[in-house]
Amino acid sequence: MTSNNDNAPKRSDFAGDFLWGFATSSYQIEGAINEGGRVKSIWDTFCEQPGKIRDGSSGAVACDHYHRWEEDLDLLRDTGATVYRFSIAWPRIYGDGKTPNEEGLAFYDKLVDGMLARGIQPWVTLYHWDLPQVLQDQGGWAVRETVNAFLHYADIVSKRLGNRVKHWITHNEPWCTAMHGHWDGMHAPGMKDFATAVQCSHNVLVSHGLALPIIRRNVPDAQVGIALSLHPTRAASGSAEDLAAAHRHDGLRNRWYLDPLYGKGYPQDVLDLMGHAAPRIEPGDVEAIARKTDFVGLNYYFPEVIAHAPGNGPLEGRVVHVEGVERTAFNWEVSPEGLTELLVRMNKDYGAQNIYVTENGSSYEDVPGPDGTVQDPQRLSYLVRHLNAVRDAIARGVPVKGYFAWSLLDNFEWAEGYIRRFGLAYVDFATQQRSLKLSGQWYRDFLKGIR
Ligand code: IFM
Repeated sequence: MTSNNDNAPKRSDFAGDFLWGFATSSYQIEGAINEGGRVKSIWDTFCEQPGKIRDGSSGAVACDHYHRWEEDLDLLRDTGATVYRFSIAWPRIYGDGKTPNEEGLAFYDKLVDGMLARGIQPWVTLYHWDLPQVLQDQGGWAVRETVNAFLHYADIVSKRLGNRVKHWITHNEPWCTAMHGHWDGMHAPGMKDFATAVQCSHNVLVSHGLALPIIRRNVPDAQVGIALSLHPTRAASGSAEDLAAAHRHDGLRNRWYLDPLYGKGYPQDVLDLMGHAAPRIEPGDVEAIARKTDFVGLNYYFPEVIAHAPGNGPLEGRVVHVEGVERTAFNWEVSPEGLTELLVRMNKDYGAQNIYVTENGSSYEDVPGPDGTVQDPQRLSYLVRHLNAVRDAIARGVPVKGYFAWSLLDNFEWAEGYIRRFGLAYVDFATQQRSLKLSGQWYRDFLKGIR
């Protein structure tokens, strides 16, 4: 362990009922894209297009979790995790938006039963970006029909699993669904149109709000929430222009989601700068989005530094790459204090209660050593410092209730393919062997109270 970890937390520093586990998502780990009646997803289509994925790969096999789920659940259990956040592949359940697929539902039955048999509490994410292609062909998240299709899907899945699954996350990172998918085109479906992206963000939020009563009707003791990717936003300088640019950026990245979810409506300054790109809002939408959730998830990775950049897109800003700060191999700034800052902000500015860190993790270039173990002191240090950051937020009165490490396994990292490894367990993709990295061994010992 590096000296950075001298102040490593102990599990006993956290409340006894604090939840500890891992998060994954379907397209990133399952593979088996043509099995079990699964239909094509927008990510299958996107990966077929040359140049979209850095290493030319796809999630066709990924971690082969569809076949290796028992081994993966054993690994989870052996870490001492008591909660597991995974996502359902919509294309396995409800490909055409109309007819439920029994084989797909049966797969998640098995998976959930497998978790419960191992003493692991299942946390379902309904949408982690793998939209059925057939729905994209009809307009995707830009059209209201997809909201309705999502509600059918949420209904079917919550009816089926609700006797065993009590924790439901409607959407993972709506900003990414909307903006990476439809503005910068880095993610499926790869569109590049700001107004479409904004409409998608609204439709995703509406689908979240409308799904709440459906899930609660099917699962009366459900806890339902949403997982947001938020970023502390810092101005590149103290100039009035940079400060204003940082505020605009914060508006679209953070306030655009937090404000309406917490009953403040969309931030007016962001609506103003959107102009014609502002979303079409139907009567009742704002109220639906503001429906109270039982918890909120924060996916935290890095802060962003913003400079004024006149003429550069609707936000007239640009992300500045600050030299000399610690970064992961993905070039993301390492800033544990940013995690504390966001947790405090969510609680103090929005009154958020029952906050879970639903993702947090780092990517480094891992190479197994002679004994096969990946020594990843940087990831370990990242983990330790972010757990301390959670502890700091709790000490400041923030009701943080759990932490899900991203991720259990190295997996398909979207546009980066398999170049970025986020797992606390290393995956040898040639043999599909899994082994806990040093960081994973530390987390296991931490969870077992050994450290
Ligand atoms: O891998 C992703 C995940 O799917 C969503 N949150 C961020 C992770 C790392 O980029």
